Amino acid sequence: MQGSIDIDALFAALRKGDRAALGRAITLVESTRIQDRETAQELIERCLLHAGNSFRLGITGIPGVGKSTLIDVLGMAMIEAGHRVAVLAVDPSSSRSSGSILGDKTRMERLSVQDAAFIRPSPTGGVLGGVARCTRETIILCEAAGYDRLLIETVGVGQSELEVDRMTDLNLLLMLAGAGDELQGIKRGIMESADLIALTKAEGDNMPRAEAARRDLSNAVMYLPVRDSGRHPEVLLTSAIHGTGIQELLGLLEDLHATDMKSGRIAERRRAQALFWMQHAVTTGMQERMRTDAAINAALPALEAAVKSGTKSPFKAAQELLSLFLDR
Ligand SMILES: Nc1nc2c(ncn2[C@@H]2O[C@H](COP(=O)(O)OP(=O)(O)OP(=O)(O)O)[C@@H](O)[C@H]2O)c(=O)[nH]1
Ligand SMILES: [Mg+2]
Repeated sequence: MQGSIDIDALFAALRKGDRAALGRAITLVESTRIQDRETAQELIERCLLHAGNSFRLGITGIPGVGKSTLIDVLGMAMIEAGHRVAVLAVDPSSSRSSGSILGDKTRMERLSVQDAAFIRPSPTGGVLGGVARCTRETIILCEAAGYDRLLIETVGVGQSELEVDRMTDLNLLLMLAGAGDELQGIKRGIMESADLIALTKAEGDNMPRAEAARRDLSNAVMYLPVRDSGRHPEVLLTSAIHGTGIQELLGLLEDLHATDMKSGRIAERRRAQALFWMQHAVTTGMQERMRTDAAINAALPALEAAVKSGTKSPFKAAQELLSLFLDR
């Protein structure tokens, strides 16, 4: 990022839906430089007044389940219905290689050439305040730029679903029939953040297995705790390659979203999410300050040695560290 950014010009261009400006704004939000953080914060504050008017949909599932391919057809259907679609990829571990980012673009080959679509891969490398903060701010920027359908793709590795569940209005979980992940999903709690489940690649020879998996899963979800919506997830069959089940999926998603908008559930959910992220930012901010505090770092080796040798209790040592930080 340049040293001085014309924030008025950037904001104005972004509000007009200028994609290059949106790209620059996201790069600013992803920057690890302290001075960029302040500019980014100011931009976000301005954008907040124009944000919120969208459907934030999380799309999750194990690598290779077909998330990007489904997003391509789902996104196209949304554009045909008159929407503007932004696709964000989230990988909280930032472990994704540049190879799979390229893979994403090629998997979304129709969507990626649409004027009404914007695709942004996950930030790579470290980001101040974490990937979650970045994604939340990127959501705000996309909304202020006029995107009203946000598709947030995340790799299903347990932790990431929970983070994404705190950013989205609804979550779509993709699963493979016969991959043995029906039960794994329940065990790992992944299904607990799903509002809707689609069994992907339901086509051809795979159909009987997909039908059977649909029955099993439909029964299994009844044993999950209900979502904050009071619903259990429905299970659908889709094939992104054959284009089957896509309209049904889209129809159901839009219905659920409209229902939840009307009932106030989404407003309530977003309020709770905003409070969660405020608390989260305070906690992580405090931890970061303590981790880099000179007095704490000076006192730490002796206290650690005392705790290890058993001459001081861990709680007493913690108390002393906190006092060093707070009582001055
Ligand atoms: N037969 C069939 N193959 C599909 C379908 N959807 C996706 N695939 C294939 O499955 C593979 C993985 O698809 P992706 O869309 O990249 O999967 P993903 O979940 O985004 O994968 P990651 O981004 O790596 O987590 C690709 O080879 C796709 O062509 C489908 O409906 N039918
Ligand atoms: Mg993908």
